[in-house]
Amino acid sequence: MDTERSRNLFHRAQRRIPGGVNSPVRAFKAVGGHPRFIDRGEGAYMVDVDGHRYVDHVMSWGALILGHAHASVVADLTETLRAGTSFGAPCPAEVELAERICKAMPAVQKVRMVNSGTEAVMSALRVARAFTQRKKIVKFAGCYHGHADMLLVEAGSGVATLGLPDSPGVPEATVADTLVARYNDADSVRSILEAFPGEVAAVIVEPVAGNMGLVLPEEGFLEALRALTSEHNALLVFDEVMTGFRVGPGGAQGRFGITPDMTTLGKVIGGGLPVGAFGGRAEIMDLVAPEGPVYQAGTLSGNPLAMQAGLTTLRELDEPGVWSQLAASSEATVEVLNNSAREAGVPISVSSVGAMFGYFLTDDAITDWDSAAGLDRSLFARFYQVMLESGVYLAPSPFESGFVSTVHGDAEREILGAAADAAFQAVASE
Ligand code: KE4
Repeated sequence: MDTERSRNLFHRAQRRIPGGVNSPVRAFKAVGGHPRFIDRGEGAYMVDVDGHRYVDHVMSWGALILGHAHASVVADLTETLRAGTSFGAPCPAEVELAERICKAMPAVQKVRMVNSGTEAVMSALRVARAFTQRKKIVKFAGCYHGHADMLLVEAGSGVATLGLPDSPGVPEATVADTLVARYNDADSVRSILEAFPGEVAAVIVEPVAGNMGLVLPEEGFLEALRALTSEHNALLVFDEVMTGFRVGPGGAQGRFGITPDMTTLGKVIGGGLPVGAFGGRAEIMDLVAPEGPVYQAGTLSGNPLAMQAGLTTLRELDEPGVWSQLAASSEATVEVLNNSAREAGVPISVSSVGAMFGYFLTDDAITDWDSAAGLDRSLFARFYQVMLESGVYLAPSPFESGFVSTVHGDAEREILGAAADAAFQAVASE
Protein backbone atom coordinates (compact mmCIF):
# COMPACT_ATOMS: atom_id res chain seq x y z
CA MET A 1 0.00 0.00 0.00
CA ASP A 2 1.61 3.26 -1.15
CA THR A 3 1.32 5.76 1.69
CA GLU A 4 3.95 8.26 0.60
CA ARG A 5 1.85 11.37 1.24
CA SER A 6 0.95 10.23 4.75
CA ARG A 7 4.55 9.35 5.45
CA ASN A 8 5.78 12.74 4.25
CA LEU A 9 3.09 14.58 6.21
CA PHE A 10 3.97 12.62 9.33
CA HIS A 11 7.63 13.54 8.86
CA ARG A 12 6.72 17.20 8.56
CA ALA A 13 4.27 17.01 11.46
CA GLN A 14 6.90 15.56 13.79
CA ARG A 15 9.01 18.69 13.33
CA ARG A 16 6.29 20.98 14.68
CA ILE A 17 3.84 18.79 16.66
CA PRO A 18 4.95 16.53 19.56
CA GLY A 19 5.00 13.01 18.16
CA GLY A 20 3.47 14.40 14.96
CA VAL A 21 -0.05 14.11 16.34
CA ASN A 22 -2.46 16.11 18.43
CA SER A 23 -3.47 13.13 20.54
CA PRO A 24 -1.00 10.35 21.41
CA VAL A 25 -3.00 7.23 20.54
CA ARG A 26 -3.18 8.42 16.90
CA ALA A 27 0.59 8.05 16.47
CA PHE A 28 0.43 4.28 15.82
CA LYS A 29 3.07 3.69 18.52
CA ALA A 30 1.29 0.50 19.60
CA VAL A 31 0.93 -0.95 16.11
CA GLY A 32 4.03 0.30 14.29
CA GLY A 33 4.28 2.07 10.98
CA HIS A 34 2.96 5.58 10.62
CA PRO A 35 -0.49 7.09 10.96
CA ARG A 36 -2.63 7.67 7.91
CA PHE A 37 -3.43 11.32 7.30
CA ILE A 38 -7.10 11.57 6.42
CA ASP A 39 -8.40 13.60 3.51
CA ARG A 40 -12.13 13.06 4.09
CA GLY A 41 -14.83 10.99 5.72
CA GLU A 42 -17.72 9.53 3.75
CA GLY A 43 -20.39 7.74 5.76
CA ALA A 44 -18.81 4.58 7.18
CA TYR A 45 -15.52 5.30 5.39
CA MET A 46 -12.44 7.47 5.61
CA VAL A 47 -10.18 8.23 2.65
CA ASP A 48 -6.53 9.00 3.34
CA VAL A 49 -4.32 11.49 1.50
CA ASP A 50 -2.94 8.69 -0.68
CA GLY A 51 -6.46 7.82 -1.83
CA HIS A 52 -6.89 4.63 0.23
CA ARG A 53 -10.43 4.02 1.49
CA TYR A 54 -11.09 2.35 4.82
CA VAL A 55 -14.16 1.11 6.62
CA ASP A 56 -13.87 3.21 9.77
CA HIS A 57 -14.58 1.60 13.16
CA VAL A 58 -13.02 4.44 15.18
CA MET A 59 -15.60 7.05 14.08
CA SER A 60 -13.71 9.86 15.79
CA TRP A 61 -13.44 7.70 18.95
CA GLY A 62 -17.17 7.18 19.10
CA ALA A 63 -18.43 10.66 18.31
CA LEU A 64 -19.76 9.94 14.81
CA ILE A 65 -22.70 7.63 15.50
CA LEU A 66 -24.32 8.81 12.25
CA GLY A 67 -21.13 8.25 10.26
CA HIS A 68 -18.94 10.86 8.59
CA ALA A 69 -20.46 13.97 6.96
CA HIS A 70 -24.06 12.93 7.59
CA ALA A 71 -26.26 14.97 5.24
CA SER A 72 -28.46 16.40 8.01
CA VAL A 73 -25.46 17.34 10.18
CA VAL A 74 -23.73 19.02 7.25
CA ALA A 75 -26.89 20.87 6.21
CA ASP A 76 -27.78 22.07 9.72
CA LEU A 77 -24.18 23.04 10.48
CA THR A 78 -23.87 24.94 7.21
CA GLU A 79 -26.98 26.94 8.04
CA THR A 80 -25.77 27.58 11.60
CA LEU A 81 -22.35 28.61 10.31
CA ARG A 82 -23.91 31.32 8.16
CA ALA A 83 -25.12 33.01 11.36
CA GLY A 84 -21.64 32.98 12.85
CA THR A 85 -19.34 30.60 14.68
CA SER A 86 -19.49 31.76 18.30
CA PHE A 87 -21.25 34.44 20.31
CA GLY A 88 -19.75 34.13 23.79
CA ALA A 89 -23.33 34.56 24.90
CA PRO A 90 -26.21 32.12 25.40
CA CYS A 91 -27.91 30.74 22.30
CA PRO A 92 -31.16 28.77 21.89
CA ALA A 93 -29.40 25.54 20.85
CA GLU A 94 -27.72 25.28 24.26
CA VAL A 95 -31.10 25.23 25.95
CA GLU A 96 -32.53 22.61 23.60
CA LEU A 97 -29.51 20.35 23.96
CA ALA A 98 -29.57 20.64 27.77
CA GLU A 99 -33.27 19.75 27.74
CA ARG A 100 -32.64 16.77 25.48
CA ILE A 101 -29.87 15.43 27.70
CA CYS A 102 -31.95 15.82 30.86
CA LYS A 103 -34.93 14.11 29.22
CA ALA A 104 -32.78 11.18 28.09
CA MET A 105 -31.06 10.84 31.46
CA PRO A 106 -33.43 11.80 34.33
CA ALA A 107 -30.53 11.56 36.81
CA VAL A 108 -29.20 14.66 35.05
CA GLN A 109 -31.46 17.42 36.34
CA LYS A 110 -29.05 20.18 35.32
CA VAL A 111 -26.09 20.11 32.93
CA ARG A 112 -23.21 22.40 32.02
CA MET A 113 -21.64 22.26 28.56
CA VAL A 114 -17.84 22.30 28.18
CA ASN A 115 -15.40 21.57 25.34
CA SER A 116 -14.02 18.11 26.02
CA GLY A 117 -14.55 15.02 28.11
CA THR A 118 -11.48 15.89 30.14
CA GLU A 119 -12.98 19.24 31.02
CA ALA A 120 -16.28 17.59 31.89
CA VAL A 121 -14.68 15.12 34.29
CA MET A 122 -12.35 17.58 36.00
CA SER A 123 -15.26 19.97 36.51
CA ALA A 124 -17.59 17.25 37.80
CA LEU A 125 -15.05 16.10 40.37
CA ARG A 126 -14.45 19.66 41.55
CA VAL A 127 -18.18 19.99 42.16
CA ALA A 128 -18.29 16.57 43.86
CA ARG A 129 -15.54 17.61 46.25
CA ALA A 130 -17.31 20.88 46.99
CA PHE A 131 -20.69 19.21 47.52
CA THR A 132 -19.35 16.53 49.89
CA GLN A 133 -16.62 18.73 51.37
CA ARG A 134 -14.31 15.74 50.97
CA LYS A 135 -11.09 15.36 49.00
CA LYS A 136 -10.53 11.76 47.96
CA ILE A 137 -11.56 10.35 44.57
CA VAL A 138 -11.75 6.66 43.69
CA LYS A 139 -11.13 5.59 40.09
CA PHE A 140 -10.55 2.16 38.57
CA ALA A 141 -7.31 0.85 37.07
CA GLY A 142 -7.65 0.79 33.30
CA CYS A 143 -10.42 3.37 33.16
CA TYR A 144 -9.60 6.61 31.38
CA HIS A 145 -11.31 9.85 32.23
CA GLY A 146 -9.26 12.32 30.20
CA HIS A 147 -5.93 13.88 31.06
CA ALA A 148 -6.71 16.03 34.09
CA ASP A 149 -3.77 15.77 36.51
CA MET A 150 -5.60 14.01 39.32
CA LEU A 151 -6.84 11.23 37.02
CA LEU A 152 -3.57 10.29 35.32
CA VAL A 153 -3.22 7.36 37.67
CA GLU A 154 -3.27 3.85 36.21
CA ALA A 155 -5.33 5.25 33.34
CA GLY A 156 -6.41 3.36 30.25
CA SER A 157 -6.59 4.44 26.61
CA GLY A 158 -3.52 6.29 25.38
CA VAL A 159 -1.78 6.14 28.77
CA ALA A 160 -2.01 2.34 28.74
CA THR A 161 -1.19 2.21 25.03
CA LEU A 162 2.09 3.99 25.59
CA GLY A 163 2.76 1.94 28.72
CA LEU A 164 3.10 5.09 30.81
CA PRO A 165 2.81 4.25 34.54
CA ASP A 166 1.40 7.75 34.99
CA SER A 167 2.69 11.11 33.83
CA PRO A 168 5.68 13.26 34.78
CA GLY A 169 4.62 16.80 35.62
CA VAL A 170 1.82 15.63 37.89
CA PRO A 171 2.83 16.58 41.44
CA GLU A 172 2.56 13.82 44.05
CA ALA A 173 0.23 16.03 46.05
CA THR A 174 -2.17 16.20 43.13
CA VAL A 175 -2.67 12.46 42.98
CA ALA A 176 -2.32 11.81 46.70
CA ASP A 177 -6.11 11.89 47.00
CA THR A 178 -6.73 9.66 43.99
CA LEU A 179 -7.29 6.07 45.07
CA VAL A 180 -7.40 3.18 42.61
CA ALA A 181 -9.78 0.23 42.78
CA ARG A 182 -10.15 -2.82 40.55
CA TYR A 183 -12.89 -2.86 37.90
CA ASN A 184 -15.56 -5.51 38.50
CA ASP A 185 -14.41 -5.86 42.10
CA ALA A 186 -16.80 -4.04 44.43
CA ASP A 187 -14.88 -5.34 47.45
CA SER A 188 -11.86 -3.27 46.36
CA VAL A 189 -14.09 -0.20 46.57
CA ARG A 190 -15.57 -1.25 49.89
CA SER A 191 -12.05 -1.63 51.32
CA ILE A 192 -11.10 1.89 50.26
CA LEU A 193 -14.30 3.43 51.60
CA GLU A 194 -13.82 1.64 54.93
CA ALA A 195 -10.14 2.60 55.08
CA PHE A 196 -10.99 6.27 54.56
CA PRO A 197 -14.32 6.79 56.33
CA GLY A 198 -15.88 10.14 55.53
CA GLU A 199 -13.04 11.12 53.18
CA VAL A 200 -14.15 9.91 49.73
CA ALA A 201 -15.97 12.57 47.71
CA ALA A 202 -16.71 10.42 44.68
CA VAL A 203 -16.26 7.12 42.94
CA ILE A 204 -15.90 7.69 39.21
CA VAL A 205 -16.43 4.78 36.85
CA GLU A 206 -16.85 4.04 33.17
CA PRO A 207 -20.13 2.09 33.54
CA VAL A 208 -19.00 0.15 30.49
CA ALA A 209 -15.22 0.29 30.37
CA GLY A 210 -14.08 1.25 26.88
CA ASN A 211 -10.46 2.25 27.54
CA MET A 212 -8.83 -1.06 28.34
CA GLY A 213 -10.51 -2.64 25.38
CA LEU A 214 -14.24 -3.19 25.95
CA VAL A 215 -14.84 -4.61 29.43
CA LEU A 216 -18.46 -5.05 30.46
CA PRO A 217 -19.60 -4.57 34.06
CA GLU A 218 -20.24 -7.96 35.64
CA GLU A 219 -23.64 -8.74 37.13
CA GLY A 220 -24.17 -6.67 40.26
CA PHE A 221 -21.01 -4.56 39.96
CA LEU A 222 -22.68 -1.25 39.19
CA GLU A 223 -25.47 -1.95 41.68
CA ALA A 224 -22.81 -2.57 44.34
CA LEU A 225 -21.11 0.74 43.54
CA ARG A 226 -24.45 2.51 43.89
CA ALA A 227 -25.11 0.88 47.25
CA LEU A 228 -21.59 1.46 48.58
CA THR A 229 -21.44 5.13 47.59
CA SER A 230 -24.89 5.76 49.08
CA GLU A 231 -23.89 3.97 52.27
CA HIS A 232 -20.77 6.11 52.60
CA ASN A 233 -22.31 9.40 51.38
CA ALA A 234 -19.89 9.55 48.46
CA LEU A 235 -21.11 10.56 45.02
CA LEU A 236 -21.32 8.00 42.23
CA VAL A 237 -20.07 9.59 39.01
CA PHE A 238 -20.78 7.79 35.74
CA ASP A 239 -18.27 8.84 33.13
CA GLU A 240 -20.45 8.40 30.04
CA VAL A 241 -18.25 10.39 27.68
CA MET A 242 -18.00 7.25 25.56
CA THR A 243 -21.18 5.35 26.54
CA GLY A 244 -23.59 8.30 26.54
CA PHE A 245 -25.93 8.01 23.53
CA ARG A 246 -23.68 5.13 22.40
CA VAL A 247 -24.80 2.09 24.42
CA GLY A 248 -28.44 3.17 24.28
CA PRO A 249 -30.71 6.22 24.20
CA GLY A 250 -30.34 6.67 27.95
CA GLY A 251 -26.66 5.80 28.10
CA ALA A 252 -25.34 3.10 30.39
CA GLN A 253 -27.38 4.46 33.30
CA GLY A 254 -30.54 3.86 31.29
CA ARG A 255 -29.37 0.46 30.07
CA PHE A 256 -28.44 -0.84 33.51
CA GLY A 257 -31.07 1.06 35.52
CA ILE A 258 -28.59 2.77 37.84
CA THR A 259 -29.06 6.36 39.00
CA PRO A 260 -25.67 8.04 39.39
CA ASP A 261 -25.32 11.30 41.30
CA MET A 262 -23.35 12.90 38.47
CA THR A 263 -22.74 12.11 34.82
CA THR A 264 -20.13 13.26 32.33
CA LEU A 265 -20.72 13.26 28.60
CA GLY A 266 -18.92 14.06 25.33
CA LYS A 267 -18.38 12.69 21.82
CA VAL A 268 -21.89 11.89 20.44
CA ILE A 269 -23.52 14.99 22.01
CA GLY A 270 -21.23 17.15 19.88
CA GLY A 271 -21.70 15.22 16.66
CA GLY A 272 -17.96 15.37 15.98
CA LEU A 273 -17.37 18.95 17.16
CA PRO A 274 -15.48 19.73 20.39
CA VAL A 275 -17.82 19.12 23.30
CA GLY A 276 -18.20 17.78 26.82
CA ALA A 277 -20.83 18.12 29.51
CA PHE A 278 -21.27 17.38 33.20
CA GLY A 279 -24.52 17.17 35.08
CA GLY A 280 -26.40 15.68 37.96
CA ARG A 281 -28.93 16.38 40.66
CA ALA A 282 -29.98 20.03 40.82
CA GLU A 283 -28.86 20.33 44.45
CA ILE A 284 -25.36 19.35 43.33
CA MET A 285 -25.24 21.34 40.08
CA ASP A 286 -26.56 24.50 41.76
CA LEU A 287 -23.15 24.74 43.39
CA VAL A 288 -21.69 25.66 39.97
CA ALA A 289 -20.99 29.35 39.30
CA PRO A 290 -22.74 31.68 38.84
CA GLU A 291 -25.55 29.88 40.71
CA GLY A 292 -23.11 28.75 43.37
CA PRO A 293 -19.48 29.22 44.38
CA VAL A 294 -17.76 26.42 42.45
CA TYR A 295 -16.04 28.14 39.57
CA GLN A 296 -16.07 26.63 36.09
CA ALA A 297 -16.02 28.50 32.77
CA GLY A 298 -15.19 28.22 29.07
CA THR A 299 -14.89 30.61 26.15
CA LEU A 300 -16.47 28.27 23.64
CA SER A 301 -18.68 26.27 25.98
CA GLY A 302 -22.10 25.81 24.38
CA ASN A 303 -20.99 27.30 21.08
CA PRO A 304 -23.69 27.22 18.39
CA LEU A 305 -21.79 24.93 16.00
CA ALA A 306 -21.12 22.11 18.49
CA MET A 307 -24.61 22.48 19.93
CA GLN A 308 -26.18 22.21 16.50
CA ALA A 309 -24.09 19.21 15.49
CA GLY A 310 -25.11 17.53 18.74
CA LEU A 311 -28.78 18.43 18.38
CA THR A 312 -29.00 17.15 14.82
CA THR A 313 -27.25 13.93 15.85
CA LEU A 314 -29.59 13.31 18.78
CA ARG A 315 -32.63 14.13 16.65
CA GLU A 316 -31.56 11.51 14.09
CA LEU A 317 -31.15 8.99 16.91
CA ASP A 318 -34.82 9.54 17.81
CA GLU A 319 -35.80 7.76 14.59
CA PRO A 320 -37.79 4.58 15.40
CA GLY A 321 -35.70 1.42 15.19
CA VAL A 322 -32.33 3.18 15.18
CA TRP A 323 -31.09 1.65 18.42
CA SER A 324 -32.06 -1.90 17.53
CA GLN A 325 -30.37 -1.42 14.17
CA LEU A 326 -27.20 -0.13 15.84
CA ALA A 327 -27.16 -3.05 18.30
CA ALA A 328 -27.66 -5.55 15.48
CA SER A 329 -24.86 -3.89 13.55
CA SER A 330 -22.30 -4.18 16.36
CA GLU A 331 -23.40 -7.76 17.10
CA ALA A 332 -22.98 -8.66 13.41
CA THR A 333 -19.59 -6.94 13.37
CA VAL A 334 -18.18 -8.99 16.22
CA GLU A 335 -19.70 -12.14 14.74
CA VAL A 336 -17.68 -11.50 11.59
CA LEU A 337 -14.49 -11.10 13.64
CA ASN A 338 -15.27 -14.12 15.79
CA ASN A 339 -16.02 -16.42 12.85
CA SER A 340 -12.96 -15.32 10.94
CA ALA A 341 -10.60 -15.79 13.90
CA ARG A 342 -12.08 -19.22 14.76
CA GLU A 343 -11.70 -20.28 11.12
CA ALA A 344 -8.00 -19.39 11.30
CA GLY A 345 -7.55 -20.94 14.73
CA VAL A 346 -6.69 -17.60 16.35
CA PRO A 347 -8.02 -17.15 19.91
CA ILE A 348 -10.49 -14.30 20.27
CA SER A 349 -13.13 -13.07 22.69
CA VAL A 350 -15.64 -10.56 21.43
CA SER A 351 -18.36 -8.43 22.99
CA SER A 352 -20.75 -5.70 22.02
CA VAL A 353 -23.12 -3.37 23.82
CA GLY A 354 -25.37 -0.99 21.94
CA ALA A 355 -23.36 0.63 19.16
CA MET A 356 -19.92 -0.22 20.52
CA PHE A 357 -17.94 -3.43 20.39
CA GLY A 358 -14.69 -4.98 21.52
CA TYR A 359 -12.43 -7.88 20.77
CA PHE A 360 -9.44 -9.36 22.53
CA LEU A 361 -7.05 -11.70 20.72
CA THR A 362 -7.16 -14.23 23.56
CA ASP A 363 -9.51 -16.85 24.96
CA ASP A 364 -8.82 -15.54 28.47
CA ALA A 365 -11.55 -13.63 30.25
CA ILE A 366 -10.69 -9.93 30.33
CA THR A 367 -12.55 -8.41 33.28
CA ASP A 368 -10.20 -5.72 34.57
CA TRP A 369 -6.91 -3.96 33.92
CA ASP A 370 -4.78 -6.75 35.38
CA SER A 371 -6.14 -9.20 32.81
CA ALA A 372 -6.12 -6.66 29.96
CA ALA A 373 -2.54 -5.60 30.65
CA GLY A 374 -1.33 -9.09 29.77
CA LEU A 375 -2.59 -8.95 26.20
CA ASP A 376 -0.09 -9.85 23.45
CA ARG A 377 0.63 -6.45 21.98
CA SER A 378 2.80 -7.66 19.12
CA LEU A 379 0.08 -10.09 18.00
CA PHE A 380 -2.37 -7.19 18.00
CA ALA A 381 0.05 -5.02 16.01
CA ARG A 382 0.50 -7.69 13.30
CA PHE A 383 -3.27 -8.20 13.12
CA TYR A 384 -3.83 -4.47 12.97
CA GLN A 385 -1.46 -3.83 10.09
CA VAL A 386 -3.05 -6.47 7.85
CA MET A 387 -6.50 -5.10 8.65
CA LEU A 388 -5.33 -1.61 7.72
CA GLU A 389 -3.71 -2.82 4.50
CA SER A 390 -6.97 -4.63 3.74
CA GLY A 391 -9.05 -1.46 4.10
CA VAL A 392 -10.32 -1.52 7.68
CA TYR A 393 -9.43 1.28 10.10
CA LEU A 394 -9.55 0.06 13.73
CA ALA A 395 -8.35 1.86 16.84
CA PRO A 396 -4.53 1.52 16.77
CA SER A 397 -4.39 0.05 20.27
CA PRO A 398 -5.70 -3.07 22.03
CA PHE A 399 -6.87 -0.78 24.85
CA GLU A 400 -9.64 0.89 22.90
CA SER A 401 -13.13 0.00 21.71
CA GLY A 402 -14.72 -0.26 18.28
CA PHE A 403 -17.72 1.72 17.08
CA VAL A 404 -20.41 1.29 14.46
CA SER A 405 -22.67 3.95 13.03
CA THR A 406 -26.12 4.04 11.47
CA VAL A 407 -24.43 3.72 8.06
CA HIS A 408 -22.35 0.59 8.67
CA GLY A 409 -24.13 -2.22 6.81
CA ASP A 410 -23.67 -5.52 4.97
CA ALA A 411 -21.26 -4.04 2.42
CA GLU A 412 -18.96 -2.82 5.17
CA ARG A 413 -19.16 -6.18 6.95
CA GLU A 414 -18.19 -7.88 3.69
CA ILE A 415 -15.03 -5.77 3.58
CA LEU A 416 -14.44 -6.43 7.28
CA GLY A 417 -14.81 -10.18 6.77
CA ALA A 418 -12.35 -10.30 3.90
CA ALA A 419 -9.85 -8.19 5.83
CA ALA A 420 -10.27 -10.29 8.97
CA ASP A 421 -9.75 -13.51 7.00
CA ALA A 422 -6.49 -12.10 5.62
CA ALA A 423 -5.34 -10.78 9.00
CA PHE A 424 -6.17 -13.86 11.06
CA GLN A 425 -4.69 -16.20 8.42
CA ALA A 426 -1.54 -14.04 8.46
CA VAL A 427 -1.07 -14.14 12.22
CA ALA A 428 -2.00 -17.82 12.38
CA SER A 429 0.63 -18.74 9.79
CA GLU A 430 3.47 -17.04 11.70
P1 KE4 B 1 -11.62 14.01 25.71
O1 KE4 B 1 -10.95 14.99 26.67
O2 KE4 B 1 -10.62 13.22 24.89
O3 KE4 B 1 -12.72 14.65 24.88
O4 KE4 B 1 -12.41 12.94 26.63
C1 KE4 B 1 -11.71 12.26 27.63
C2 KE4 B 1 -12.46 10.98 27.98
C3 KE4 B 1 -13.15 10.94 29.17
N1 KE4 B 1 -13.84 9.83 29.54
C4 KE4 B 1 -13.86 8.73 28.73
C5 KE4 B 1 -14.63 7.52 29.18
C6 KE4 B 1 -13.17 8.73 27.49
O5 KE4 B 1 -13.19 7.62 26.71
C7 KE4 B 1 -12.46 9.88 27.11
C8 KE4 B 1 -11.68 9.97 25.81
N2 KE4 B 1 -11.67 8.80 25.00
C9 KE4 B 1 -10.47 8.61 24.21
C10 KE4 B 1 -10.63 7.29 23.45
N3 KE4 B 1 -10.51 6.18 24.33
C11 KE4 B 1 -10.18 9.75 23.32
C12 KE4 B 1 -9.18 9.44 22.22
C13 KE4 B 1 -7.89 10.17 22.44
O6 KE4 B 1 -7.44 10.31 23.59
O7 KE4 B 1 -7.33 10.61 21.40
